[in-house]
Amino acid sequence: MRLLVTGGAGFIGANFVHAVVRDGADDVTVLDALTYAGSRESLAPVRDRIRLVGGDITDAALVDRLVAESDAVVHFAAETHVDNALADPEPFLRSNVIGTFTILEAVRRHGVRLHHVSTDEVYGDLPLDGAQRFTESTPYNPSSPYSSTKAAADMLVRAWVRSYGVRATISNCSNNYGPYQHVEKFIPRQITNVLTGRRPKLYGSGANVRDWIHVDDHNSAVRRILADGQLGRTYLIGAGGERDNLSVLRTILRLMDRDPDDFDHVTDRAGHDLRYAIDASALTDELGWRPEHTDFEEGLRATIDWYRANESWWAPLKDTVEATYQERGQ
Ligand code: NAD
Ligand code: TDX
Repeated sequence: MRLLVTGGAGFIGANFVHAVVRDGADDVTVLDALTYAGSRESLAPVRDRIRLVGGDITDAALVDRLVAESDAVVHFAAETHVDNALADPEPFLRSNVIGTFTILEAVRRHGVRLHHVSTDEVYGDLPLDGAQRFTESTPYNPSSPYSSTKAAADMLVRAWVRSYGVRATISNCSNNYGPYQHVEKFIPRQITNVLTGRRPKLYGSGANVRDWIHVDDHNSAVRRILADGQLGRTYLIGAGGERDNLSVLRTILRLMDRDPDDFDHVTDRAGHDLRYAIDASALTDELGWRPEHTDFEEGLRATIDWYRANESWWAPLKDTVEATYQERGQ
């Protein structure tokens, strides 16, 4: 299958490309604008086995040409950091909404299969206490400029399926962790803070809950959906990994032999979503998908080891990221 992967030089996309190449895929094209969040180095292990096109998903002529040469598109490309969206939403509108529209128009013209990668944040948040979880029928209720643009993109995909018969599926996944995640995000930020002699930074009290999934499990689910998902359907992806931020931070500190109180409380995020939790039973029951990385502490230990061993990948980004956080009081 000729596969076009948008955003394949970012965190989840690069791990996806590594996995499909490892399993023998021999016709993979990555389209990535190589923004601050994308990196050629993330694709270095598969450099000789793929084609990397530096370009923007809002470039209709380029997208049209690449889609015409493909059998399926897996669409990861997006602006993804909530704090950046709060500071400057414009790039999120452009990449996430206009970018997805551009992809949709191309797959419509060429009759190409699309899998659109989205987030559980489109559903808003859940109360901290309670057993409620998001399902495919939970109403959309996004809180941030980031999640509202992802919600808009999902709506476009649904409309293009219904109105034009585009052959698409959507997945909404919970918080990912693992190798190659940008150091602006929670887990890599805290690991690299410890590694560079900085104190980890916790927003507010740290009571907010995220439902953590290893990036390889997210990607194995995307591949199941691409192979056997029902066209037009939305699938929720999660691995039952709910934890509050303070507990995650304390686990990182323990695994890195630091004192459990060796961190700073900083200004909370505006509109900070309280809790996300996924009910993935449609995916497990209908498509038989199962996560493999079910021991979070083990996954976190391996992730810490990866950041220790790959300082050359993240060190050039670190000072700039921390300077921006400092300006924001975070
Ligand atoms: P990331 O920020 O690490 O990578 C995004 C990639 O997209 C980068 O390589 C960037 O250069 C590229 N990109 C951005 N705008 C582009 C444009 N206009 N044209 C071409 N390329 C562009 O993000 P990620 O964490 O890997 O997330 C990938 C996808 O998964 C996103 O759609 C995100 O919404 C979704 N998602 C992420 C998570 C998570 O926990 N990280 C969870 C659920 C869903
Ligand atoms: O330094 C920090 N301290 C802190 O307490 C940072 C960067 C974050 N946090 C908190 C905010 C969140 O409650 O940690 C939690 C996780 O933060 P992020 O890593 O920024 O992730 P989140 O906002 O939950 O969104 C992520 O998951 C869903 C991705 O960035 C999105 O792209 C994805 O859609």
